[in-house]
Amino acid sequence: MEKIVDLRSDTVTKPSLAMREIMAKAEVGDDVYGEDPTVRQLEEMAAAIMGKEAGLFVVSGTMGNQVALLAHTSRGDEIILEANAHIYTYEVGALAVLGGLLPKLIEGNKGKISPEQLKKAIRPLNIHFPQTTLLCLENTSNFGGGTVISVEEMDQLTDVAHGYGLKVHLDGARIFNAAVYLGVPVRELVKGVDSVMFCLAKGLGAPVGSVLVGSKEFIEKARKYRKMLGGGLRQSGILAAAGIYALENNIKRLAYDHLLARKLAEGLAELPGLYIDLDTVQTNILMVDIVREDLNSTQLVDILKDEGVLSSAISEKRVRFVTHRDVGDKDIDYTLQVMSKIMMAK
Ligand code: TLP
Repeated sequence: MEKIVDLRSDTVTKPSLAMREIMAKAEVGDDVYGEDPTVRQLEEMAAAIMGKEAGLFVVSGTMGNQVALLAHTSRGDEIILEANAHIYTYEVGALAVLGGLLPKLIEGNKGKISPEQLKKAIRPLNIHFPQTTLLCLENTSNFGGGTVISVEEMDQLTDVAHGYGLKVHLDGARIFNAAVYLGVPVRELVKGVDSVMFCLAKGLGAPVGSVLVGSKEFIEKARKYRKMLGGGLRQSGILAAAGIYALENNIKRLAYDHLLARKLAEGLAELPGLYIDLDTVQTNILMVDIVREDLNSTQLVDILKDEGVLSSAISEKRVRFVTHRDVGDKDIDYTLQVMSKIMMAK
């Protein structure tokens, strides 16, 4: 098989030559001693972009989210999440294992919860109840299909949460996709949240890394938890350099990823046996439902793989495709051609 179009995730991107050259030349030091100038530069840059006081470089989105939870909460607290939130569904139960936290889940609409739902989910003071202390939002929503929460919706939710004394953490793994979609500066979108985790190793194309931002006090706490989890790195400026490069050069390209996802979605929507809610195709993630009795998602993923197209089975009938900087227009044409052959067969 010569051709591989990898649409499993935007995490599969490989660092470009230019990015590797910057990494090779990065000035480094021991970051546990606070002596890596490149890590410090990335953390300051990330904080400035997000309009927060301080930043913390972490190895993954999962680590960033989990140290945020630890720094915001105490054991036994209840935290509110949308039912499909990555923090709840895809982080190995860390919120319970590491944080001793109870998740309170709200069934949202395409990854979004409403202010009314939020109000109802917050526990009143009562000796029998755990205390609700944190709201977690996810923008874009991965399992919602890359859907975006607008500035107004973010503001409404953070206002309600703060009104009840809750902190707000944003899983902003793909927050730049949301900002590009909305055409707003990212700091505007995150102005109401207390902390943001965003990923450098997804659409932005870095090989490793995420950044957590928030107040100075919060980040100092998070830094300690990062160390506890084994995330105190040494000459990590090599990795941070890739992150700086990604922030300086790779945000613009996300608009093109969105265009490709749209093209793929519109093409697939024409085929028999598939259903796509085109309203949800806002950024670079595409969820496709198989509406045929004789085909399930694992079978479709296998058939596609034999043709050189990689995708992910999300549930029995749902397949996910994600566009990113290592796929182009021709790859989407090829994917549409292969999908058409499969779905027209029989
Ligand atoms: N998402 C990955 C998989 O884990 C599903 C992907 O391929 O989409 N928050 C959100 C919203 C995410 O989508 C992810 C990763 C994370 C957090 C965790 O980031 P990493 O993988 O760096 O730990």
